[in-house]
Amino acid sequence: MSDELAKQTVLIVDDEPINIKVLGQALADSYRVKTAINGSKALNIVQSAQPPDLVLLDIQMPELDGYEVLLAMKQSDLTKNIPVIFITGKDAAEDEAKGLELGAMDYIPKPFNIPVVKARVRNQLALKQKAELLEKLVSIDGLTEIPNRRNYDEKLQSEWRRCNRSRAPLSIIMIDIDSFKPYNDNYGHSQGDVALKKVASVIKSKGKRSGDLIARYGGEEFVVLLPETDLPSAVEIAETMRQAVEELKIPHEYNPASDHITISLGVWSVIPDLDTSPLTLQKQADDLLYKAKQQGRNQVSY
Ligand code: GH3
Ligand code: MG
Ligand code: MG
Ligand code: MG
Repeated sequence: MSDELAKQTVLIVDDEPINIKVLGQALADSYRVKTAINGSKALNIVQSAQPPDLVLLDIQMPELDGYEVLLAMKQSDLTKNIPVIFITGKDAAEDEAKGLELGAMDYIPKPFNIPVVKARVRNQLALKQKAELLEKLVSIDGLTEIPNRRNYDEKLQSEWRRCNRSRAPLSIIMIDIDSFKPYNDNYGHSQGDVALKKVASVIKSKGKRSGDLIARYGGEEFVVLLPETDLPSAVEIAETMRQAVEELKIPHEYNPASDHITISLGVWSVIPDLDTSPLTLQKQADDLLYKAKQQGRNQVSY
């Protein structure tokens, strides 16, 4: 069954049941197949919680035609990157040009040839997998496997605007491992890497909501972005993180603040104002982190 789960899903959209049947039979060995007999059913499936990896889309259908389905898919961030291959009786060059200009990845005229359809589907799915891998590589930190700085910078900009619109507080926690240079110097850099991964993992486990972003900010520093969270709630989360790291009990003889690895945290919260740069939020949290260090480390400052 795990094979079945790992299979990519192809959605076949055609108003002719015979086309759905033939294409479905051709693809069922290699893919999970979903079908829709009109444009609005197709949109329901692509917008669902389990969207397909690729759509084979007829153009001529009553009501919503294939061009309109593709246009609707391009309107939403959730569906705009799902590859679409038109498979259609419209075989004029201008129809094909229109389909490709709207963003279809490929265009197959009817009557179709099964091996050609299979090869084109396979090629587009391979491209999609590569694109997803690249997306992951540019946004996830390789060592700790949590989101990286670039991912955080983008999310900060978008959450700043979103919380401004909803007049909701946006909170941030800046985190820095205490006395990590002496840790590396005494236990070795590779053991330092192991500790860094453990700290990242335990911090991540203390995120509460799906909208929270916990990222590696750089070196031995982490940042937590908490949309729609006020200062007291953010401080509570920060304190949970501080305790969880201390409870890892990673021995650190050279940490003046404890016998174990500990972190210091700075927490700040604001209702975003579009005349102010989100970097002010960052700066405030950084200053508070510095204060936590000054006051003896292994503590939350806010
Ligand atoms: P403080 O309590 O003031 O934060 O002291 P510190 O020693 O942690 O501060 P400092 O910024 O001087 O040292 C950070 C250290 O983190 C230095 C660097 O070698 C280490 N570090 C940064 N990135 C990595 C990494 O990817 N792996 C390992 N092992 N160490 C790292
Ligand atoms: Mg049709
Ligand atoms: Mg540091
Ligand atoms: Mg440090």
